[in-house]
Amino acid sequence: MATPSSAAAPASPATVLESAPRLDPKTLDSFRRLGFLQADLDPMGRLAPEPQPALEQDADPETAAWARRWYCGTIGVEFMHIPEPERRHWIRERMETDPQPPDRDRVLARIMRAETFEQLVQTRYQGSKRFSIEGVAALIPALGEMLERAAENSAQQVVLAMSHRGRLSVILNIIGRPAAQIFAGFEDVDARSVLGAGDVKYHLGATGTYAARNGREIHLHLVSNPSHLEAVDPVAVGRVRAKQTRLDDRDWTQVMPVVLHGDAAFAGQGILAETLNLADLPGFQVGGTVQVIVNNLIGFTTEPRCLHSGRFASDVAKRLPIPIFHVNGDDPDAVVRVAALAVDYRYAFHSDVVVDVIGYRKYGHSEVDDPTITQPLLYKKIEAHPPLWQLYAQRAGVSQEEAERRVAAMRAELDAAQEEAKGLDKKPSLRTLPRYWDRYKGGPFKPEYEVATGIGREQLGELARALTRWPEGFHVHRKIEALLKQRAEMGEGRRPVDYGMAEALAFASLVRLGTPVRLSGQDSRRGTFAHRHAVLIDVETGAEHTPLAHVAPGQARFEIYDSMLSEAAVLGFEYGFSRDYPEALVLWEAQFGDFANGAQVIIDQFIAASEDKWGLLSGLVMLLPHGYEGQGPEHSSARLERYLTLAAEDNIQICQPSNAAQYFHLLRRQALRPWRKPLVVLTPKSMLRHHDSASPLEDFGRDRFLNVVPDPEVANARRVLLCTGKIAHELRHERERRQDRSTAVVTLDQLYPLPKDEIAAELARHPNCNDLVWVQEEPANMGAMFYVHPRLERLAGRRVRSVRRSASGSPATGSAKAHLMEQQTLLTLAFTTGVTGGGA
Ligand SMILES: Cc1ncc(C[n+]2csc(CCOP(=O)(O)OP(=O)(O)O)c2C)c(N)n1
Repeated sequence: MATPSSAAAPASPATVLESAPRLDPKTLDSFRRLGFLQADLDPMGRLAPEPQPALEQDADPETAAWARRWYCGTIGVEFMHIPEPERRHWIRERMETDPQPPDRDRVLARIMRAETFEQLVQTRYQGSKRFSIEGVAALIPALGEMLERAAENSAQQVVLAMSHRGRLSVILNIIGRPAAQIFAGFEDVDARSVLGAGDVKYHLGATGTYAARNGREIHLHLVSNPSHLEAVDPVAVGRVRAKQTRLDDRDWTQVMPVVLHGDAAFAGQGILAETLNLADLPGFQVGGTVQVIVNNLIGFTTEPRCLHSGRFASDVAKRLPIPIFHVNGDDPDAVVRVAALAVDYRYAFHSDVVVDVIGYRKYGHSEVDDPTITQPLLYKKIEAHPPLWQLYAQRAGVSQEEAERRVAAMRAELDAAQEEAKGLDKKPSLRTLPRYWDRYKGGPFKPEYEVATGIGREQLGELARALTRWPEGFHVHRKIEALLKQRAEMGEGRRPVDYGMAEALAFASLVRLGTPVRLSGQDSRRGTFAHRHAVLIDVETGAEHTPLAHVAPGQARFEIYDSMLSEAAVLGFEYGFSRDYPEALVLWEAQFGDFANGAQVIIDQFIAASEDKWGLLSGLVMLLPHGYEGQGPEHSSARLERYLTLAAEDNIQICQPSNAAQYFHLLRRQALRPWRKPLVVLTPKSMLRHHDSASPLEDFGRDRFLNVVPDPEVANARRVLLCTGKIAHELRHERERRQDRSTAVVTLDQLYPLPKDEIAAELARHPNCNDLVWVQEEPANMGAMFYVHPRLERLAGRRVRSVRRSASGSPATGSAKAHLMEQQTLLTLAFTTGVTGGGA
């Protein structure tokens, strides 16, 4: 955990002991602990203060009256669970004092602008969804104040993430996009430009600049967001980490994340809880995220009692030792005060902090829903409740007449912008991409993007030497010493190179060239299958040495992290990182490919779709161990079929390298091509160190990755077995056993984009083939069959036989013996002309 830097001073420091020496410590302690339960937090009175015997019984009345003022007003703070006394003290000091009044004119203007915008849309675009912020409009001055405090703390960039509620208002009033651009979304201008693509207006990302009072400019970035609530959380944090890494922002000053949530989503979505857990983990820390709950005490039609078991939606945040500020959304002064406290706390302690702004929702879930059907009583009350600008104008001493005049002026400005939007004929872009994306390409693959990926023997030798040495006096584990010796022999060409070494050589060659490499996953430093050993541990001292970080002077960064045991948040984080570091090779590894479906939302909503929806690219690599080895239904399949159904318009690449050299070329290709596309790699398990998949050193000097790997042993075959992955090696052994000289085994190492020309060229090498077969280990309803088979028939212009396991509800058998029987059947069928079918 980081040590505090400078704790910003409170408005007028008044510690309890200095200012009020006669107060009863026990009573005070009770209020500090439990006062929030009696605070006045809900403008609609739903969160009625909970009677707390501990606050009343045996309390010293004078102290209770004094403490109630600080802890039971419109702010309720949970902080006594924080173990560090200086942090609790920091909060106490600031809570137990009268704050300086905010710039009320500015706060009022922000509320007016927010509510006027919503009202205009309400009248002009009836029936369209906008997810109004009315009821929690104090969010807008709160965000403004957060930016002011960030500027005071020397921030250069703030990354915001949020879902639908109030998003358009944030884009207008905080990010600062011109109103006409936002209205263009309602006008749906230039619809032709997004036929079959694009996204709804309240999901789009936006960038802007905030000019703070102290003269600083803060670059703002609101992250593009899918409907899937909270899925954006780890993506935003990963983006912040990448920006911080890029700026070498070691004390987490320059880039601050602010993530906004709905109360129902905060309480219900597991990915939020996962993301909170990243806060202090090596490789994932960002120096604290400001978490804001835009709390209207309702989720669609569902009430809080059905949404969370605890009293507050924020209770899940108590998994971290961080403060939670609840604040009544109808008291903008208090909201702004809490906003400032939250950012100052983040900067003081590099900690997450939660701001729970409690208000209500003026309309239905969207403006087309009628909430009086499900919450009739509540909505009678809401109907009669004045808008916040009226309440606050009164408090700020602005006459009704003057307030109405200001609102009318804002309305006129927005009306003009709406007129302007009607005249637009091009869809405006709400964002500017950073310069570091200039060099990179998306869209369909073009041959000109191809690069040579081979490297010479001498260079390979040099890299291997760097990878197999360790500092003087470092005590290497004896098994690792033996492994490094073998790797050194591989580098000299005296032993075939295995996957582990191939990967290390790829990484080493890239960092030496200046391409940073970042890899995370569960147990990735050693490698689930004990094949990587990227970090050496001194057996005497526990010290660490990472050879890849010491390849050459001036090399790029090499980072590798054992991640927490999560798929969704970690994959989301790495995707986010890749979005702000296109020059780096960023990889996420699943423990077994099967577990990646725990991150399906990130795969479907971001990795596969972000270019189509938002025009945003990523070069993220997913390493997914895959292969049928008798380890049961959940340790066999990376569910290749899922990725193939997601593939279209060259949105991703799906590869299964059949040997170590292929893996090496594939990783280098991914980093060196200017084409930035997510890459899904099915990686081996038992074959990691198997001599069948090891490669001679010469293959590393070959020009490039082969999308289709021909059979070097058989020309003009009578039978061609086309497959991917481990089964190719087994088919070759079966062929040998049968002494079959007329069967070729060809592997399709790139499945998507399908290398049609290379497949056709390979088939042309076997003009007398009369048995073309697709062979896969997976059941008929899984694997690549559904995708390859029809395309292959079209390409070959003939019937193609298929050999695979019978369709099944689960990917594999739980019995190792049954697995072997099935596997043998597959091999037999592959060599039996005329039989199509399953091996189980
Ligand atoms: C993962 C997921 N499940 C369901 C939905 C459908 N949905 C959209 S908004 C919403 C209610 C959200 O409530 P809350 O988080 O309190 O935010 P609010 O809309 O009240 O601001 C639901 C259930 C969704 N978008 N994402």
